[in-house]
Amino acid sequence: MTKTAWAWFSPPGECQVGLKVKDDENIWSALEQCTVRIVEVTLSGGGYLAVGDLVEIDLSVNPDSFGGEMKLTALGAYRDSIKVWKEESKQTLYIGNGTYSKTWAPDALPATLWVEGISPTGTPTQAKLTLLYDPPSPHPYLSPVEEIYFTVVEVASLLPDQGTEIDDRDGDPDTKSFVVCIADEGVVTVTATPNPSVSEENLPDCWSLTGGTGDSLLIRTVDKTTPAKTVITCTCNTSSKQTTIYVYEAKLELHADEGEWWPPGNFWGHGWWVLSIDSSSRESVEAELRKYLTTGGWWPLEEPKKWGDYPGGVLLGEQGHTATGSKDWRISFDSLINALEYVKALKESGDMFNTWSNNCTDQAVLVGEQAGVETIDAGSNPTLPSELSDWLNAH
Ligand SMILES: [Ca+2]
Ligand SMILES: [Ca+2]
Repeated sequence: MTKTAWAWFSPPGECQVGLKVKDDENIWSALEQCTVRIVEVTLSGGGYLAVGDLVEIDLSVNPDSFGGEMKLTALGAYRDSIKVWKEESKQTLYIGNGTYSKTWAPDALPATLWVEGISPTGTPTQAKLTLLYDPPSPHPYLSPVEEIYFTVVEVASLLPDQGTEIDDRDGDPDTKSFVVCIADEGVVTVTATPNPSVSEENLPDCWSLTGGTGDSLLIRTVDKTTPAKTVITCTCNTSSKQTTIYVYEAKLELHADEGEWWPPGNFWGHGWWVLSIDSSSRESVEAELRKYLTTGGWWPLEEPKKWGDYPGGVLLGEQGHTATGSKDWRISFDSLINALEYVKALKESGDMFNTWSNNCTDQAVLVGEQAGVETIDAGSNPTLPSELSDWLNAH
């Protein structure tokens, strides 16, 4: 037996489907036929958007005359990452705040709606919208479901591949500062990371990266051979990170004027230090330590006439001595801060200057040790400027 079916389609819309059967004697049965309604649903406009972005989506149903209802639904683990608004001005919320679907009569389906990125989706394509035509019974329908996906992106981080983070004291976790020691060659590479991880070509249009060298949307470099302050900013609508790189050159200098230690008071020598950082990086040192970025020395606050104790003080600036021995070292930022904190504490200590055991040369040596530089042993008494002068000339 042969069975033959006919359908006359001119979708979308209403059409006829027919069936007739030829038996073993080649005789056709009567034609049975029924009406099928084909409804075309479209939904478009998904993709990659930023937290805070508002993008238009397009909806349609054709024909819209068969009754039933249209249902727009948010699905997926990250459906709370988007909201759907009636208007660009965000007056009427259709999906969001715990509501995940909205229905319309087909002839009342809006042609456009607006989707807002609320929070990052955990992985790409995890927020989904579907548009379903739910037909009235009893007609047989072909009722497609259309779906679009949204990946909502934010700036997760903007970090260098090296350097030491310093407290920028602005109370803002989206801004960070790093110090990197000057070097003979090389660069610091600063990388912006989107959340979720998406390729550069899929970043939302509003994604921008500025500062440093390069034109990539995810990577910039900073030259390490010259002291400089470089500010790199990554912005994606409402999310933003800013990273400041200080390529610094910090130095310790020790100086000594050998003087003559006998007879006491005839001609006292002097040992002193200089702590410095390049001018671009000066602001990376916290304000209360910056004033010690200069020449400093440990002094008796009255003229010592003989060996013994005198009120002591740190004097900043020109020391009034001509060095007979000098040496300088490039030091790390941490070492610079250690030494500056030591000098500040010494200045505030109220300690006595002692010509024998706590004199200017002792303190110059100790400031050096705080900066990570070993010279002569301050443990011997007296520690003489001539001894330091000799060492500085010999090394
Ligand atoms: Ca900050
Ligand atoms: Ca000593």
